[in-house]
Amino acid sequence: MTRAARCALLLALAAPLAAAAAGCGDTLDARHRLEAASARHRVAFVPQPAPLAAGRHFSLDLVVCPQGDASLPLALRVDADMPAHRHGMNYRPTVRALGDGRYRVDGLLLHMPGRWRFVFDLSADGRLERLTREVDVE
Ligand SMILES: [Cu+2]
Repeated sequence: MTRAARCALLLALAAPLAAAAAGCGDTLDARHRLEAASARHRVAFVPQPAPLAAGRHFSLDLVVCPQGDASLPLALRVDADMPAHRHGMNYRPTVRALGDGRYRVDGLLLHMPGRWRFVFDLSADGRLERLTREVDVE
């Protein structure tokens, strides 16, 4: 094999790896994209409107990316709480599956400034997983 052919082969092998490593939710607005991860899944999400602000209703555009041999979740539940204050939201968000691991979450409101934690409970491959992401909200 010539050197050029070897290079072409390496590039062909590397391309799918690069695509897989490119990230989760690349279609989401990178300026406001947040992520949460477990060993088996990654979640990327963007608040609408962004950025997050206390006392304002918002939604999330969200993408779930299975890692390795994991599958897309059969069910996804989204919530938010303030661990330091031991309280959650006063609202229960609704999650709508849009297909291909994309979701729209409506009906969120973080009612005070401070550190909040998004909680994503998903069930896939017969297991429950919890992914979390903390954010400071003004
Ligand atoms: Cu609080």
